[in-house]
Amino acid sequence: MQLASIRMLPVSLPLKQPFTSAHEQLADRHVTLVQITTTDGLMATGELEAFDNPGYNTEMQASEAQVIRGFLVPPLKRNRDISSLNPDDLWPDVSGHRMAKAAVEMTLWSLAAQAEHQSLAALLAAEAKTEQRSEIEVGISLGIADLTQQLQRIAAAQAAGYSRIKLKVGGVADIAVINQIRRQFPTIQMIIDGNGAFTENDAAELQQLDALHVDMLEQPLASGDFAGHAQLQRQLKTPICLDEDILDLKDAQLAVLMGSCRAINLKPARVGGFTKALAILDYCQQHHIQCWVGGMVESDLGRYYSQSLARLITLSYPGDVGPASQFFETQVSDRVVKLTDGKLKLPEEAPRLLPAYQKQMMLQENLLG
Ligand code: OSB
Ligand code: MG
Repeated sequence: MQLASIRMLPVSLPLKQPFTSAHEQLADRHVTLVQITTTDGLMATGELEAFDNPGYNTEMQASEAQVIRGFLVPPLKRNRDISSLNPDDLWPDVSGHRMAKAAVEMTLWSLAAQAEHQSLAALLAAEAKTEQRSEIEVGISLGIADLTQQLQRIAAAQAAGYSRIKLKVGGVADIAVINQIRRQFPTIQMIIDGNGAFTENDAAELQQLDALHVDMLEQPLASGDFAGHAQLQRQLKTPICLDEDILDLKDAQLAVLMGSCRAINLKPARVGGFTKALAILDYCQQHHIQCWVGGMVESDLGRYYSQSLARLITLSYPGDVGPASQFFETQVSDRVVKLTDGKLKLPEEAPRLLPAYQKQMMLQENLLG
């Protein structure tokens, strides 16, 4: 696969309503679209998923766009013949910056799938030596809100066909709200996501969740607290699911060794792309850690990548991979996904940017010169 061009286009997407987590209140999503073409006429577009500020993790739109231009593109310019999709082979001299690597790596995967006349999901399944599905069950992540609003949102999500809800919480005060919600929706599959808002002193309050039969408690403690999560997991029946903490296969190995979690929210952007995500998935399967695919409030285009991964039968727990229309009024690509009868039906083809965005993209500099 011989590369011909790489272009980057920053876009701003207003949310229908602000999305509130313990990290921030997100009202406008800024992402950078990364488009790569090959000498034989293939084209794929990916998305840089970092946020504007270093709340979720240390990476940001501004810094990671800089890393792509300054450090990820130059090696590809020197060697345009891509034979490996492993970030360790593509960028042996770049440490960290996983979201920057993922934006390029996942786009290269989409090109590789096109070159082999396969869907991205089929290529991922072949690489993971497993099967894939064309329809998947999905969950929805609901930002922090008061009880009345949350009850309305949950009823709407259930009516729309979501199989599982995830409720963001900002601290122990919200556990009472979760209690009330559980009374109204006694059987719905539920995850509680703390985004690091709790401390080890909250263990007794968090134990209340055990009686509510929630599927998982996601990232209750601050990022990096593997020991704290291990101690908390010993005090809880509810499985802990790590998100922010798992940047690398080594983090998954540490979590297993310490007993810090029983599940992992696998976001390919957070771990540096598909090659890394599949390695983590493989390790977790061997160690009975449940993985499912998370979301980054991506555009419809970014969702193509996470939805393709979620098609693996080994990732069947409903992910945060519903239609991007849950967040945004407008699309950047021609991708059409529909949630009907509780299943998300997914097109096989790689999405194309809508003409207005493609026109803007062509005005950007070809970083390969
Ligand atoms: O913790 O999973 C998270 C959004 C932004 C930052 C962190 C998280 C989230 C979500 C959104 O929960 C999930 C989605 O994109 O549907
Ligand atoms: Mg999370």
